[in-house]
Amino acid sequence: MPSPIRFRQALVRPPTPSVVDGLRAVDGPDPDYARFVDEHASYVAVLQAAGVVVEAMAELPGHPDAVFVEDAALCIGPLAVVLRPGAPSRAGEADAIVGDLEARFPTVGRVSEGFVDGGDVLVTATEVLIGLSARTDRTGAEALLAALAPTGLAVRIVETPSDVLHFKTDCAIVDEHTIFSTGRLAASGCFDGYDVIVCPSGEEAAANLVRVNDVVMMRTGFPATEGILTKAGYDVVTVEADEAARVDGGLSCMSLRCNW
Ligand code: CIR
Repeated sequence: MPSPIRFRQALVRPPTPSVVDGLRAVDGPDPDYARFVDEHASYVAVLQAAGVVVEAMAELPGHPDAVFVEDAALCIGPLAVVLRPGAPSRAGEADAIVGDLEARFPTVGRVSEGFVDGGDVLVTATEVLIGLSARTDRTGAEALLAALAPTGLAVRIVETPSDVLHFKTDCAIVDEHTIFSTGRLAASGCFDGYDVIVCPSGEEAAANLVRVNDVVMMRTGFPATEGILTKAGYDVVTVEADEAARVDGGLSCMSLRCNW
């Protein structure tokens, strides 16, 4: 069974100046490109310090959201699956990542109908949850389910709360049995059977965190969340991601954690 928290490698895509044109659900100020670059470098450094070999793929200046590389593919052990991002402006990111995956993974599958963003896919030790959302539809979810057959993992298609961009905007795995989740998502019952740590109310923007090897990486500026996770015994590392947040990006979406 592939581990959902231990990774040898990660793929990232460096931000380019076009990131200021990234999609956002609510109009707001553009990210500052220079600060985005600094935050991205800090993010990569946390992955490296956690023992991950980070490989940077080519920049894609024609795709403002390409830095959010998790949405274009799903990697589980030796299998990579090219997804079909649901925003029209992001469709080309899927074709762009095929060669990178084929150069590294023994098996590369592809979702070829419907739409699925990687941000809607949560991999646990026993199953894969695919959250239907404005970016991920049932046709795409079922195509991904079929593409995941070689993993032997169970797949469950669930709902993302309305007004939440991606399923993992609101949750993350923190160990093999434990999910960190907002109250609004946990209330759907989709994590029944897991241990659930509920994100403190008002800190929902911290829910998209990343467990990688021995570390839980979360955004700076969310003291209640940091306190809960630290008290629960996790080795918490904080990283600034305010510029990514201006274009609805979080921590999980800026890398593909892998074991190829
Ligand atoms: C988008 O709206 O697609 C990007 N601006 C942000 C994507 C964030 N991805 C993620 O949370 N998985």
